[in-house]
Amino acid sequence: MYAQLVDTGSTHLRSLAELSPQERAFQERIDAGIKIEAKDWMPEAYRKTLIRQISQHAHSEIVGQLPEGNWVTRAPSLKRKSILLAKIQDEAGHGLYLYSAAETLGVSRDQLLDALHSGKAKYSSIFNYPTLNWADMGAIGWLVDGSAIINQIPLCRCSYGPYARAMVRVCKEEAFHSRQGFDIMMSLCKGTPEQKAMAQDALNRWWWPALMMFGPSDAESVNSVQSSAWRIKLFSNDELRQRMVDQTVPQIEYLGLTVPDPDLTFNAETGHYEFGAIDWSEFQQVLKGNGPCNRDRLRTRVKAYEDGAWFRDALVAHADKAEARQASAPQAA
Ligand code: BYC
Repeated sequence: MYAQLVDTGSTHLRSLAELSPQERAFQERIDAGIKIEAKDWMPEAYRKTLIRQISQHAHSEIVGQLPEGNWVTRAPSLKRKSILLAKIQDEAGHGLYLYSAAETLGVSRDQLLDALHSGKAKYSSIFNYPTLNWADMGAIGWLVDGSAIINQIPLCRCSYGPYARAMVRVCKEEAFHSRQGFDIMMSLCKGTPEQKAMAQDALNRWWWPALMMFGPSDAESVNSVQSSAWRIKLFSNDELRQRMVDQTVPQIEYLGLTVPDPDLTFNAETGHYEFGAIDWSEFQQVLKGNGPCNRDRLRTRVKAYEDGAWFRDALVAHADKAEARQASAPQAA
């Protein structure tokens, strides 16, 4: 099993009758759509689940800068370079909002970063794939950020206030990211046959990993039942994955590209596209650390952190000096 499995203290979803009075009052607040705030009482398992999900999400934003960072110096024009830089900078900001949201649950930034750097914490599988050419910048913005929006819009209504509020701004920025990706794909598809072939190649390589981003199938999703009861998850992994396929296939057709799935069919009765089998063994390998870029991503991330030590030390020294200066200054009457 590829789950880290936060011990939620129970092996099945307990009914209201099985909960303690405090837990029942908590669940009733959630059922009534009332947000839980940092200082409110919460079951330990709710806290741990949120720390797990929010920190994985934060790590994904931070590690997610790396595949795109690879192309900043090789963007085809000044305009594309500025847009890409702005997007990557947004991802850093998203990571910071999310680390702050996790910190409201009583975990420190250092603990979270230690977990990432030691390889204990997960981040999204999608960032363990290589970016081989410029078309990958289009495919990431369009498919990866597009999928992120589909997953994150419901999170703006999740039960934990600080996470929900962080998501509102993140989603606004993701909408720009996804449009810039589609714009790159449009330019390539309207370009030379070689450029269109680059777009198709990028779609071929990113399509299946983007579908895997939504997590294992509902039957395999160990955290879903409890997270749904706590309204951390408002839709299941499979529901959101289906939404992505239904939304993206017409865009692929509009671009004049081919969906890299010979089994894809449209079911006129349900109004949904039915897609071929996902290779879950690939997903499991990536989660175990054996994806094409896992080791490289972690090495790069740890090096960046270590290289920045002098700067963090300088900030602390500056803050200490400022505090000492303030303490020794004569008090105003
Ligand atoms: N990759 O029981 P399940 C972005 C793990 S950032 C890796 O369904 P859950 C962007 C899962 O953690 C996008 N691991 O779990 C950034 C669990 O293991 P643990 C990031 C995955 O939590 C920069 C196990 O599999 N978005 O878009 O109920 C540039 C069983 O899964 C993945 C978020 O983080 C995966 N894809 O549901 C551009 C959104 N999927 O923890 C773009 C917030 C599953 O028990 N997170 N696992 O050891 C969520 O919505 C949920 O956590 C998930 C998984 C839907 C991802």
